Amino acid sequence: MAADSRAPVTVIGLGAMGSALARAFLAAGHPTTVWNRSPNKADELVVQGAVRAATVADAMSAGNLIVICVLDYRAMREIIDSTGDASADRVIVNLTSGTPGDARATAAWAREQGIEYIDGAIMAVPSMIGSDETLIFYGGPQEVYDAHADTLRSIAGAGTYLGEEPGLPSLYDVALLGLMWTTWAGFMHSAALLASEKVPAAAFLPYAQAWFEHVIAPEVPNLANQVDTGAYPDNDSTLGMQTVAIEHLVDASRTQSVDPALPEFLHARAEQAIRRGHAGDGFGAVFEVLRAPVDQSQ
Ligand code: FVH
Repeated sequence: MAADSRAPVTVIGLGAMGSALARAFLAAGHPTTVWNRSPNKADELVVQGAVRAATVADAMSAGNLIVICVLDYRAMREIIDSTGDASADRVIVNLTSGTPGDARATAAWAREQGIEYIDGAIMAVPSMIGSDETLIFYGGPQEVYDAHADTLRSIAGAGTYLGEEPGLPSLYDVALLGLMWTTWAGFMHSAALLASEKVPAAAFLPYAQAWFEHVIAPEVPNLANQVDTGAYPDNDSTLGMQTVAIEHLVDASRTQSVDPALPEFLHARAEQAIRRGHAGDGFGAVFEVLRAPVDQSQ
């Protein structure tokens, strides 16, 4: 059964993100207890109605649901370890960022401590916390998530439960961040090429935006389908042909004195895919190299 929407919550860690989480719980009417290693970070929240716990053990005792968001998993484990028995039977929702391995190890550790554990990954900056559109991924025991889903909607309306596997939220997190950084890096490399001839990014921008809208984004569902089916039809433009064009990009980067590392990486992976027999396939065949850099069949 879902918990009362005004269920008490404890927030541990009051950095930029933890403070935003605590503010959102308070704004939604949840009695909110807070603790932070540097106690002064609780001052403003106390003015807004939060209760400052004197010790982290007191914070753990204030209610059943503990939301923790600190620098890293090591800090998270140290904090909870320091509370001894006070953490047993508590529900910990860990919104600290890390790797899938961190999350799985921490879930196993939590089980040994008698803690009910949900791992989460916040896909937002602090100013976005509390909005209906804000996305947080969760993973862990379904019944534990369901019991607290209403309360967790106070920090992110678009909370998404990914299943029992606790490493999945972090995996989705790094996958989305990787998509963001590599896409931005591609734009920056293009901008650097243009800048080598003193073309301002603003002059290139309309073409880049139209390219994103009409060429790059519409192809992503096709690529997803190719990944899932393991078939990479060429769509009039084989990987063999595209690899020659990528080589032009490498050469142009070098002659324009722009860092060629990004297209060199791409060129090397495309050539690897061709060596594995994908010359007549489409660009999507690069997936086969990225997911298995070492060819097991050789
Ligand atoms: N801020 C953001 O935009 C991102 C968005 C996506 C998710 N991240 C992750 O959230 C975690 C916390 O990030 P943050 O922005 O709140 O970070 P800081 O403002 O630097 O606050 C860090 C808090 O961690 C406490 N802390 C650090 N080490 C320890 C420790 N050994 N023992 C106890 N607490 C520790 C620190 O305490 P204090 O320095 O104030 O005493 C802060 O409360 C993070 O995983 C992001 O990747 C945020």
